[in-house]
Amino acid sequence: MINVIKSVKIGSILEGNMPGKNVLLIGAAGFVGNHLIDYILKNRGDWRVTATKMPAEKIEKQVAVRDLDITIPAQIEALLAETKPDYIFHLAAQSSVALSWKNPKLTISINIIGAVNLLDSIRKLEKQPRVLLIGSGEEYGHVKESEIPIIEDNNTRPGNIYAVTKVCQNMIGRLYAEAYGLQIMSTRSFNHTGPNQAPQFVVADFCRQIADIEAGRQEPVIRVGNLSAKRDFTDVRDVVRAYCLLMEKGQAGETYNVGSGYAVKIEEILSRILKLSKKHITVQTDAAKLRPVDVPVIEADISKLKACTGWEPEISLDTTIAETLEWYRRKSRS
Ligand code: A2R
Repeated sequence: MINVIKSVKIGSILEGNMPGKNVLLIGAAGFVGNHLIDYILKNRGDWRVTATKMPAEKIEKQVAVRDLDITIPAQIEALLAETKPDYIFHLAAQSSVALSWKNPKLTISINIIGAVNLLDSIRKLEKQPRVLLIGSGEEYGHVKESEIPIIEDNNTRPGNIYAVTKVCQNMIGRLYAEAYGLQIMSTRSFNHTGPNQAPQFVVADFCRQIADIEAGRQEPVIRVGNLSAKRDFTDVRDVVRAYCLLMEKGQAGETYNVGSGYAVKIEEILSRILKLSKKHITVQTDAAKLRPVDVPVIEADISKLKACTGWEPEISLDTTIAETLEWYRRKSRS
């Protein structure tokens, strides 16, 4: 894609006043980053995107790509000097709850120290960008039934190391916004899913198994964990649209829940996925997938996000499920 800029005065380019926005997506090679790039390319024609990835990763899209490890401050400073961002989406993370138990130090180093490295580098800039830190609904942790749907001011009682690191990122972001006047907003994003999601997440896991069964790679038995929990699912393409709106309209120092506002039983999701297959498939509980479910229902209150941005989820759960299954079927055939 070629960006053609019409009638721009040379003086304004030299002063860095080009129309549009310089946009930095940090940690963009992952699940959400790929969808965010697609959404921006389609819907924000005047955003000039630089996307960062780890050296071993690939981003094959029409954006500038740079390697960046957020645990190395000098790399962040060089990138900020080069790109002069107006907007920064901070997606980079060690995002696996399971790995956070196995390697807490790594998780803390990427999710907390990495975020501080970024914010400290931003603090030194002359021109302050707007920054969106991506957090997680996991931050609320052990939610009481009386607290459903969960508002942003709810207590956070994180139940795993990953969640602890995201609570820290959120607190540091808020403190930096207050103390240094930085334009930092944070999300608490609930379960999001869609095409291209890794199979350690429940919808993707079910879809991958069905695709493998249909392709004859797995016996016609789907292995599942606890089906009784209710969780709040949003299509990742709705989520990245919310992120762009928050970048444009969010208030510095504030945290916004991003979710559908509606909890669905995992059992219901399984039955909707099974209906999409012509195969006769048996459901079997796999002890390895069972996690103690001490939080039966997690549902976000999304009124703050709606009031701030006008955002509403647009993609139905049925569409998300169907398109994720189709994505895994294509992957299974290739
Ligand atoms: O772990 P890798 O090699 O797949 O790379 C991940 C990258 N990342 C880093 N980037 C810069 N410096 C680091 N030290 C570093 N360590 C990891 O962040 C990956 O490409 C990206 C995160 O993408 P995913 O793991 O696919 O997460 P997803 O689902 O895109 O979630 C985006 C954000 C994360 O902050 C999550 O914690 C939150 O939304 O739910």
